[in-house]
Amino acid sequence: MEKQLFLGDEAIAQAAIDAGISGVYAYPGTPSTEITEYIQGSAVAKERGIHSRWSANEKTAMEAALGMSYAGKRSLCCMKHVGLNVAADCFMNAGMSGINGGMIIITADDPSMHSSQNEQDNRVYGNFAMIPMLEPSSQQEAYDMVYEGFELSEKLGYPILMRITTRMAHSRAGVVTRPIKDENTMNCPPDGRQRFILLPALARKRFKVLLESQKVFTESSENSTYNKYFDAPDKELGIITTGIAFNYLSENYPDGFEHPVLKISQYPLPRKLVEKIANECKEILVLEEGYPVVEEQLKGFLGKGVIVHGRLDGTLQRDGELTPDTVGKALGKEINSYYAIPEVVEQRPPALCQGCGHRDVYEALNEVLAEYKDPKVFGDIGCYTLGALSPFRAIDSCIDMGASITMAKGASDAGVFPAVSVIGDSTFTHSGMTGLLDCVNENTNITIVISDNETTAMTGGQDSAGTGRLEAICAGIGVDPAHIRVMIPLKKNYEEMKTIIREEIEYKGVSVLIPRRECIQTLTRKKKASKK
Ligand SMILES: Cc1ncc(C[n+]2csc(CCOP(=O)(O)OP(=O)(O)O)c2C)c(N)n1
Repeated sequence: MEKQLFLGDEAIAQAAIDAGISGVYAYPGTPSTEITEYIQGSAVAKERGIHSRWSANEKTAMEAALGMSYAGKRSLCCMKHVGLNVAADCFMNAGMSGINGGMIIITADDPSMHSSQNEQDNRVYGNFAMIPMLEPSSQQEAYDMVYEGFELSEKLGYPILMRITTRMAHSRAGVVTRPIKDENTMNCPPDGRQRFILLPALARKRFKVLLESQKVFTESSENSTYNKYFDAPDKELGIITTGIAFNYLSENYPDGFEHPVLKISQYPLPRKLVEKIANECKEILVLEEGYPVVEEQLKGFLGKGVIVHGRLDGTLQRDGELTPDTVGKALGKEINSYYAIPEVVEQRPPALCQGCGHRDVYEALNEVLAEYKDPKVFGDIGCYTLGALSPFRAIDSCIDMGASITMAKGASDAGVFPAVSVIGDSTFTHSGMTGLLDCVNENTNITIVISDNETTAMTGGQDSAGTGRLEAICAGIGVDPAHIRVMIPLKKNYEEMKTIIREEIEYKGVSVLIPRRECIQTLTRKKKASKK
């Protein structure tokens, strides 16, 4: 047994290697990215030939992970919380088919939206798909859950959703690791067609099996070592915590709990333990990171007689992360906050790097669009989203990955002109290509700018799935090659860039502009590495 200092993400990655995975499938997204990067950098993973190349998006990642599980091997699938929206079709239906080799899906949620466009709580998805869920309260537990979770997944026959949040993913603690296991051998399921062909007649049977399995899942939660009841003398209040909230509670009671505490880290809810605390205590306080998922469930199954406090009744704020301070306040403790940001720290808005090619794209685009009465620029998700801020103020929307093309299409259909989309290269291959096909099929009057920095910069410079092939992809989808225009976004090329932008806005049909210049961050890293 070895103790190492790991980020939560690294603990998960090491546990997956030690548990004998044959592949990780993922698309980058904060705060989940470091899981896959750790496996990519692991000598053991390389030696074993563990799959770790980035997928084009979360849906392709999850389907590939399910395929590996179908073949009997263990697979890990990782994404940020909004990635599960993209993978939701496969996710819900993997709950119907079940798995063969163990499969764990990591969702890294981002309450307080440190680097996300919403703070959805993906435990809702776990309940929606009715599959077992894990939510670690420490890095050690994250390791243990993944190390043992593949066996649990195989025993129960279902994928397991493991939910972590930003603080768990990105903070470090000592973690004791365990011996590495062999990989599973390839072994496709003998009853594969009964389970994996979700034609209605078979799917109806599978749904009944899933419903039947709920009892087994609940029993597993009730007997789980991750769900613990801590007795204490003052039964005026019982406290239920989930995931990392257990840590915040523990920080408020360094000398031991005053009230009974139920720590929940495996779902579905361990009903018997919940009933025990509800019966023993006068009132219940629920501490959970994210939505009031458990709080709402308690109100449903405990009935009206039990008083439940939490995010719904205002005992805790409804949005944003919990902290040891907010938890302390909810417990009526006097708090002298040491978490507040000192006043000497000046708040600085994020900005595009000096020398970034996206800057040149926006400068040229803004100058041309100033010639039109009411242009609209539909933005997308990536570093270039910062074009929304000063000094550019160049985009009018940013909703989800790929939406720039399809929203510009809908606006163009409604009569907006010029209707411009600005999308990054990785986002284009993630979920822009199908929208481009819609535009081609209807010869939409649209100008699409794929601002190509040849990397996935926003999340730290991972490989981008279409690097070197964007023109071919667009031509393959059906864009007239005469209207696929490549340019180099540099100040010295402004006049040429502006001429091309003008010509393509005036062209009545689908045009794709590809300003291409390598991200200066990846370029600098490459230069430094070559000097070593
Ligand atoms: C569904 C989803 N998956 C992942 C992310 C995380 N993410 C934000 S932007 C981005 C990709 C950015 O790459 P690119 O489009 O090439 O733009 P760049 O940052 O390089 O300018 C990713 C992976 C997200 N916001 N939403």
